[in-house]
Amino acid sequence: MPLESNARIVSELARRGYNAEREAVTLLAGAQNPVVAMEAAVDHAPDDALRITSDHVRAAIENTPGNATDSLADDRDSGVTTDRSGGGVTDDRSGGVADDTAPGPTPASGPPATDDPSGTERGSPVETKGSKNESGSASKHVRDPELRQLEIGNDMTGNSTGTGEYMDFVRTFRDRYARLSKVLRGRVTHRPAEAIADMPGGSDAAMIGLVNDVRSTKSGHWLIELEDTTGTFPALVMKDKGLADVVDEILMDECVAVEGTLADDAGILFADALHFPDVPRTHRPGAADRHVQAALISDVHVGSDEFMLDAWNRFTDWLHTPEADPVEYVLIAGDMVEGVGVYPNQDEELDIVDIYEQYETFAEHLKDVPGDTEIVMIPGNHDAVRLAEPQPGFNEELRGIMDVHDARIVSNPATVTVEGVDVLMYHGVSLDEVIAELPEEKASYDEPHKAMYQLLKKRHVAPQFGGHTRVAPEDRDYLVIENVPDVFHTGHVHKLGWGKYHNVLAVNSGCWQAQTDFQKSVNIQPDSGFAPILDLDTLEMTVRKFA
Ligand code: D5M
Ligand code: FE
Ligand code: ZN
Repeated sequence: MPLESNARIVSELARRGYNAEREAVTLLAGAQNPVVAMEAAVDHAPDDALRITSDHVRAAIENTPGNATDSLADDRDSGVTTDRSGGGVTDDRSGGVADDTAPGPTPASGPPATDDPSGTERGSPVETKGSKNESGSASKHVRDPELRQLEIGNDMTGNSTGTGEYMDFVRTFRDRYARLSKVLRGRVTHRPAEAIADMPGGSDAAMIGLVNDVRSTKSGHWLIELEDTTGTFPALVMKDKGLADVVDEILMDECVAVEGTLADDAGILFADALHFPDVPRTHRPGAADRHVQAALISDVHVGSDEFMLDAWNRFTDWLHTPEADPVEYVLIAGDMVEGVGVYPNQDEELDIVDIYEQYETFAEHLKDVPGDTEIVMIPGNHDAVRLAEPQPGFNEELRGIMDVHDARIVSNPATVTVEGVDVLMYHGVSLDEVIAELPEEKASYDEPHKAMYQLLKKRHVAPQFGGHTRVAPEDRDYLVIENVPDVFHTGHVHKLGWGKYHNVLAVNSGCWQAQTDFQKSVNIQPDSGFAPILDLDTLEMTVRKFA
């Protein structure tokens, strides 16, 4: 059935994070074995492709030994599988709706949701995409706490050991190196810095290290100094190597691998390739085995003059409607309250000046969420915990105040496994830094999910040390993304954006605070009053607007 297989191809590509050109889908559907042809097309698409085009498909078919169309004959019955997601309608913001409009839209371009006046009752939630939902709205959803599975991993609350001594920093960086170099080791045959220094000139060599320095030279090349546990070694990236794009993405202190050839005097490595730890394209996300949803929100900022109580109330009212029955989880990625003394002159915009009173009021508003909802919270930079990351999940007194509906209060970052879906929650302070350091097209406030892609690529939520993001030394580098998450949830920049990177859904969830004076002064238009709702069975997203 051609229609059926087209839809399945689109949905399979979506699961891998791609949009698809209509002609590409037609070509794939016509291949003798669409599965193999699709895999080959994905393999042949350039790393930064967001959309599979007919050119990718043709190139894949031409380049596959024996021809993709032939090589698959024996595999024909398998069709395109939708192993765990159960197919489902795809979401045009996270990639996947076949479209033939040029140029290829990014996974999350366009306005986040409509202010569409067409008949939608004012104040009632607006669905961004009218796509689904087969299972959700029609049949009655049974909320059964027995069916829930929620596990917290990587919570460092109560485990902080760092005292800020020099050796603590050394331990943190050793741990970062140990765990991230392991990810890269499969990709290159590396040698320690001290061994490279002893190799004869002209040898091929590879090194894995933390970036100590990146400098451009007078002649337009780049000098990168890497450090491992044995020492440092310089690599020179020549401007004609086509690596400018990769060098652009390098952040200080992150772990990378460089491959190349040693100079004749063996004093420097001429780089041919540079690798980030990255997320394998083969990552297969987990999925709930029933239709159930999670609201991913952040940046409530209770206590600010700009806290949007009306929008919050509309959100919590909606959570009590039958339509929201599947929303059994609410995940909050930090900045529960506005805090005090966070920014200069912040007191001029405070509605509640006492920090405890802010948390008490926040707790009152949280009680408006249905009582049988599972709530998970991590702190952000406005919250009353240490600013340096990882941030522990509050002291006993504040935990007591926020203990609403048995909420789980964990560290920033933390991983929460919700019915088989691993969600990495991180407040997102490093996003400001990634956005400041990288070129606009790689990371911007308008597309915060792209900054998140960079963190996934670096397998670290806050690679740069000593900059804007404060990092606390610990025995372990809790900020390393050791296990690839299925969903990466952040906030902080108050912008809504989402998209898929190598099958990982990155969601930055907006805020519940209207524009502040500071934001006005720097022309930041926050996305306020949105609740991204995630289907845990299909990893599709619906954004609801309450402002
Ligand atoms: O951060 C909200 C966003 O605004 C985030 O991108 C930082 C930025 N921001 C907000 N206020 C300031 C000041 N005063 N200086 C620098 N950057 C700022 P949030 O954590 O909610 O304040
Ligand atoms: Fe915030
Ligand atoms: Zn913040």
